[in-house]
Amino acid sequence: MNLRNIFLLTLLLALAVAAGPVRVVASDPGGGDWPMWGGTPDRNMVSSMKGLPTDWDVKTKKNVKWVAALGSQSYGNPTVAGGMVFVGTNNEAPRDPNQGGDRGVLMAFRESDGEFMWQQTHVKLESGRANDWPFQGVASSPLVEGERLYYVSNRGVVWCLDIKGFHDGENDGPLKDEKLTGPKDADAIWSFDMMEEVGTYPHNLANSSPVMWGDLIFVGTSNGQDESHVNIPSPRAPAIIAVNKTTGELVWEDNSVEDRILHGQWSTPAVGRIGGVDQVVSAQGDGWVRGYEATTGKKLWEFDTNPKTSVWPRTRNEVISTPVIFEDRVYIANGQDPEHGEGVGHFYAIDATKRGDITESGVVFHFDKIRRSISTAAIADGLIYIPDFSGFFHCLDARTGEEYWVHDFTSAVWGSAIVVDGKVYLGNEDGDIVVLQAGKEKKVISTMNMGSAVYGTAVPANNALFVMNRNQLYALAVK
Ligand SMILES: [Ca+2]
Ligand SMILES: [Ca+2]
Repeated sequence: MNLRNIFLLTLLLALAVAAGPVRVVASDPGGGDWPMWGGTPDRNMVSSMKGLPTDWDVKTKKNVKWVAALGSQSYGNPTVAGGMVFVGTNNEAPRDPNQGGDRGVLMAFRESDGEFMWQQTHVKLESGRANDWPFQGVASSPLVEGERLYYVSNRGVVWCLDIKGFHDGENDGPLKDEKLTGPKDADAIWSFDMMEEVGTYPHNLANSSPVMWGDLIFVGTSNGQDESHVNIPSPRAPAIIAVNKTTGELVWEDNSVEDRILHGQWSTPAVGRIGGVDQVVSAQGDGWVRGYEATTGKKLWEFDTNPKTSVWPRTRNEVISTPVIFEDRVYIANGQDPEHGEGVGHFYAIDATKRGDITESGVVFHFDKIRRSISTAAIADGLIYIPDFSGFFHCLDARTGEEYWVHDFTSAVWGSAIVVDGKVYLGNEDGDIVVLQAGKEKKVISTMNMGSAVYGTAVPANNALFVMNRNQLYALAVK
């Protein structure tokens, strides 16, 4: 089996917390950078950016600003910040002949022209496919704040890097013993090895996309089963950790899942102020979603996304998609590893101001006409846009869950929809990006093929749209 899915899930968040009280950032990061998965810590896939192209052609290069080569499989999602574009991939198009073989790679490109700037590579874990599946690469979408970048490697290590690498001629610390210090190499600040420090056993791949709140960085651990798909080697390891963004020191961890992991844990956390409390929301390997007080890790609530009569793996699902926080509610779909194929799914709006086991009390609505999904919701103008893995793209009322329309993509959807300036962009496994009109009436505006499967999500930043297929990163802009 194969886990590319993992990657998509990863999202990042960012937040503009300067000095003073922590403030919630609006879902829309504005017309500038896209510094994390989802653009903002609440992970809602929306942007008010104007003037993005609704048609392009990768063959004739119409509205193609630049294209950069990636490895052979790329499952993360790009992050755009500080004049750079950062993306995870594998090492099947090696940039440095001295760093060959199967590796996970984080690549940095110049935003203006796609010039390769630097990379950090990671050889595969010696323990092999159980923890680090061959050729899956880096599936975490980086988080950038200022000149610092955070991501999770294929080895389950949380990294903090200098976004300038060694281009600036300076080796930033505390970590200063890098072996590779050329102008195309990464400058590490600190690292936190989750397998060593908190005993995690990532199932197939560590993939979480970091999110930040105040001084804390939150990541999911991907702790899961071993290859037997029965044993859980590390039932005491956390599902989520918080580390200090400056030092990389562990601040808190939680293991409410214990030994009830159905498979792996590949969701990525979101953060927002809910009912006046700053919460981290994390979907975990038992199919439950949990909310924590961000600064302390105190568990506030938990919600089972599966009917009590469901049975793994036929009807009970794990949660791979990222929770979205919007107006005191958490929106999330459940599903399974794409290798498990299609099946029944569930989508919820959860009232996250409730406390304790809120499986019953927290249901705002339950939409059960969705199939298994690994996608993250986009919420704009009272409407929810959520695709499922079977390729059905649903538009729901954000208040009631009533379905306004569904569109059949006739191809699996791994990525998430993004709403930009009244249009909705969504890619599929056939390699198509479909642009639809946002709204209660279904209207397809255009369909463009990217030449190979699109597993990620289109990312808007600085008047361009960044789209990955399996092995290339495109910057699209109206010429
Ligand atoms: Ca540096
Ligand atoms: Ca350094």
